Parts: sequence; structure tokens; C-alpha cells
Amino acid sequence: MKKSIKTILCLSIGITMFTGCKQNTQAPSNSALASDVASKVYVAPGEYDEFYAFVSGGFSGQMSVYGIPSGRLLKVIPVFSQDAEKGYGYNEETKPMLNTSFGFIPWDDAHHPELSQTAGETDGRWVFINGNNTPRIARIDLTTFETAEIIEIPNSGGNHSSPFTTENTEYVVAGTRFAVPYPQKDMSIKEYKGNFKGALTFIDVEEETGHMEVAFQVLMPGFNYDLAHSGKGKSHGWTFFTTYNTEESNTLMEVGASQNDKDYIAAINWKKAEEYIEQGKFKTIPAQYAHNVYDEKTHIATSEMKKEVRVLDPAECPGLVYFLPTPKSPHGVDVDPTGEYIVGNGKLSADLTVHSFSKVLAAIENNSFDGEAYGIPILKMDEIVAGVVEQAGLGPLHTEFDGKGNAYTTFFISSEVVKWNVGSWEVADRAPTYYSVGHLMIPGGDSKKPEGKYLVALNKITKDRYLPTGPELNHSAQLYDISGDKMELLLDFPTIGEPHYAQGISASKVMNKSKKYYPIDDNAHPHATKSESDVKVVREGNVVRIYMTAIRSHLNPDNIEGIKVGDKVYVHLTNLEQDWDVPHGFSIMGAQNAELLVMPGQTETLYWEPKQEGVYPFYCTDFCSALHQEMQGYIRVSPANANVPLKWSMGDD
Ligand code: K7E
Ligand code: CUA
Repeated sequence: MKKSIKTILCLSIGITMFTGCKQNTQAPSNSALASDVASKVYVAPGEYDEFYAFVSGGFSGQMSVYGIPSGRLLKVIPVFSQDAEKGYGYNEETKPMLNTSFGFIPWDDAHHPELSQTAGETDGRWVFINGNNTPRIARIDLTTFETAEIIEIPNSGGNHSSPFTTENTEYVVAGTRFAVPYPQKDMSIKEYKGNFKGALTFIDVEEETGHMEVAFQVLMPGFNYDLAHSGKGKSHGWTFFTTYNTEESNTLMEVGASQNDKDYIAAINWKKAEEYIEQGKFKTIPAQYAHNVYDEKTHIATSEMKKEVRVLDPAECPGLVYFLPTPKSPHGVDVDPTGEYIVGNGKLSADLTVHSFSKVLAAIENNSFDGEAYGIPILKMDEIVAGVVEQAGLGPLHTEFDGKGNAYTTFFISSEVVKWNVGSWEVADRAPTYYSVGHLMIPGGDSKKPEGKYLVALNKITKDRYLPTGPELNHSAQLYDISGDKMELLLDFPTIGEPHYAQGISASKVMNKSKKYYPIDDNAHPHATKSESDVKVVREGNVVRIYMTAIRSHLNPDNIEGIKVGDKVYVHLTNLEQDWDVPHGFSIMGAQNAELLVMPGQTETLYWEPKQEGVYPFYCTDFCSALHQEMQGYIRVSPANANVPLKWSMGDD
């Protein structure tokens, strides 16, 4: 067994190098980008793209938004990481968004954007994304393209199998990639086996507001829970999680977690879980997790610490969980648009195993079990398999669907996308990727209604695809036309961070709801200044609050005196503009902080502790008008014991 793993791992290195060396022989494919291909990605100046693509930023912690088919970067949305460009996580209002049970954590590793769905179709309300490192899920509001809420996932380690949604966004899910003591405690790592646990978490999403609450956890054995997808149509009510390391190894995992010929897909009947919760069959377990919500009226985020979580134990809840044996260390699990087929992408398997949901139900009905693991029944594999796509490629990772009866699977090791028919299990086409593709994305490709026109391959290795930029090359996405029988490569474009997964949606489902500014009359920020006549500077002990406004082309007040070394200064800046795309920026020389970038009608706060006496300039950082350069002022900082009176002005006083 060990040998075969080694063979595959060596193969992977071999192929990576091989593709890396193939660059010159591939040069002609560039010239194959004939004008008809170019015209397919050409979006004329002033025209809009047909689709939005929401692309994970991976280790950047953020999410980027691209137009498809042009590949134009439209926006980077700050989510889990501080972002100096927008002041996110630096200004006082958004700092609480990054609060966790470990305190302020200004970074995470984002993996899977997931659009909200209604009746199994993307609906353009929200996009969710998981933080893998300090387990969290964020909800981004697609009227503002801003992070509206972040909830921490308790008693988990590595929230990777997340935040995949159910058919009507009843829940988004989370699963622990790294089994951990449950609840966390000090114990020997060697005692992992049988003692560490894997919590799967269902997070309720409130239909009107999108507000998230942890509904319940299912306490699973200490396997690693890698990816998930919820059922749809006939399998609505179930969620499927892949597992690896069913060996429960805690060291040298590349070998230790690759021993078993089969791991499992865990099938969770969440409707059943709801019944058990209803009947009170849960335990309440102490937990520590933060729930952070951004209020659009006050423009302020608040963070609340939650203390407990409801937990279901599968051994005490018959019918709640079944294991579907699946070869071999499966990564992605993907459900076809009908909800009948569940594709397990076994990383170390040459074949793709597809389970039938109807057969799963029949096997459960007939008690066709192959024993159990920790009290959870294991279904007989040959009774649930619908088909096998044989020898499709090496290292399958993820599958999406085009809505026309085809599936597309990425193969990391053989570096290609393979198109196959759902039902006949025959390979229909294959296209190389440059290089080593991870996830792929078809707009709506994990929903009931895929929009199967384009496919985006999200590649792990870039090498020779762009002008060299030193040792670090941006990751790369590739756009394919999949409207015909054969996949056609149209475009490469670089991404920000690592684009694990992406989701796409017709622009028409989102663009008309886009907010253009915040009405100033609705601004409920406690330190808002809604009119220039209300600007002021207020001292309360050593706390100084500057109530400042910005409008083209002045900051008011622009001369401030009476600040002292050691003061705690809050600049509450309100942008009085009521027009689209007129933010004002704000920064002070020597402030240990980022700038502010304040949207029209919004109030944001820069905190500053002046360290040295002097006269310090401040200015608007966003070129907002012909007289933007004049949008500037001075703050005088006097010694701590000075008697300089507090004064503020703009123009002659
Ligand atoms: Cu990169 Cu979904 Cu985190 Cu696969 S994951 S590639
Ligand atoms: Cu306001 Cu530049």
C-alpha cells in the first residue's frame, strides 16, 4: 500500500515538471487564439460582462470579484483580513468583524465562496465564504459587496468543508478538517485515536435578513472532513461530507492517512436532525465563539461572544448519519443538478465513483450495512454505486455540472479538466490546464440550474504563463467555452491569493440591486455629522472626538488646535456626498493605522494617539475632484502639559 502511494506522489511531481517543461511546445496554442476566440472574451469599453465571478482569495483571506468572460478584476472584498485599501479592520467600525474567541484575528485562509440559493437556484442575495484557519463563515451582502456578518464555528479545527448551502439557504454548513479534542482541552496528541472528534455544524440562515446562528452540531468520529455539498431535489434534506484520515493517524499523514482503500462520504439527514432537536435529544455543550454583525444603519459592527452549542450524537440518533464507502481519500463531493448522483472525487483513485441517492435510500431501507464505525452504519458499497468513470485521469479533485447532462472534473496530477456524461459515465472530452487545476467553476454549476456556457479552471501552478515576476507568480484562472461539444480555451487571467473555489452568477441577478450610496438621513452612527454646521471638536478628559465632514473639495474643520501628546483622538468622518462612486479618504501623518475610505452617506472613525508635538497634515486619499489635492488640513499637537485651547475652523474664523 505504501508503495502505491509513493508511486502516485512521485507521478505527481513528475507530471508537474513535465508540464513545466512543455512550455515551448505549447507556444503554438497561443497563436491558435484566433480572432473568433478573442472576440468571445472581448467586452467592449463601457460594456458589461455577462457574469460575476466570486473568487476565493485563499491565503489573502479576501474574496475577489471578476467579470466573465473578460476576466476583468472588478473588486476585492475584504472579509477575513485587514485591508488597508478600504480601511477594513483598521477603522473603529469594522474592527469587531475580526473578533474571535482568540481575540482580534486579522487574517484567515478563505476557501469556498458559495452563493445563496432559492429553490436550488442562485438568487443573488448573498455570497458566503469560509475561513479555514480560525474556523469562521462570512456572509457578504450583494447589494453592497461588503462583509455583513462573520460567525465563528465552535469546537472545530480547520473549517474546510464549508460553507456549502442547502437548497433554500436554510443552512450553510461547516465541518472540522482537523479533528480536535471536543470540547478543546489539554491532552496528549498520541491519544488522538478514538478521543479526538470531528464536529459538523449546521448554521441557520434567517430568510429575510441572512442572519446566521449555529443551529446544531453533529458530533462525528475524529476523521478529517474535507468538503461537502447539500442534496437538492430528491436528496433535499441531506448534506454529504467527504472524509479522509479514517485511519485516525496523527503524524506523517501523507502515508498514515492513505492506508485505507476506502474512506467515507458521511451522509447527514438534517431534516432528521431537526426532529431530534425538536424532541430535545441534544446535549448542550459549553463553547466559545464570536458572532459579528455589521449594522448598515449605524455603519458599526458589533461582536457578541456565544457560550454554548447544541450537539447531536449519531450513536444516540438512529437514521441521522450513514457512511458511504468511497475510494480513496476523497476530496470534493458534488451533487448533480437532479440530486440523484453524488460524485466522490478520490484523490488517490484513478476512477471516479458516483453514488446513487435512490440506491442509498434503498440500502438504508433494506439494512444493507457493512458493519459500522463508532455506531454509524456503513452502507454496502456495491449496493449504492450508480457508476464509475473509469481511468478518467489522475488525482480527481472537484466536479461541476453544465445542466445539459455533463459533468466536468478537475484532475490535479494529470492537469486537465475531463468532461463526462452523467448516466453513461463515458468520457466525452478532455482539456489540459496550465497547470495543476484545483477547483473549477461553472456559473450555477453546483445548483439545480447551471448556466453552462463558461467554465473557469482555478489553477495551482502558474510557471511560464505570464511575464516572470520573480519567485512568486500569481495563481491563475483559465476560461473555457463549454457551449459546444468540445471545451475551448479562451483566456488566462491572474488571481489574487489562491483561488480555491469560485462561484458565478448572471450579472442580471445582482446588478440591479446594487446600492449606489447610503442615504445620509438614514445614517444612525452615534458620531455622525449630517451637516457642515454641526462640525465640532469635543474633549472629554484625554479623549478628543473630532466630528468632521467631507464633501468636494474640503474636509471640515481643516485647522485644529488644542490636541496634546498622549490624547486619544477619534476622527469621526462623515462623507456628505449623495452620489454614486464619490468616496473620500482620510489619513493623518504618523497615525499608526490605515486610511479611511468613507462611502457617500457613511461615517467612519480613525483612532490616533499623537506621539510627538508638531503640526501634522491630514488629507483625502482618494482623488475625488479637480481640487482633490486641496482637500487637506492641519492638526496642531502640543505638549501634554500645554494650555493651548481647543479650536477648530475652516476658512476665516
Ligand atoms: Cu483548494 Cu476546496 Cu480548499 Cu480543493 S480546496 S483544490
Ligand atoms: Cu476627497 Cu479627494
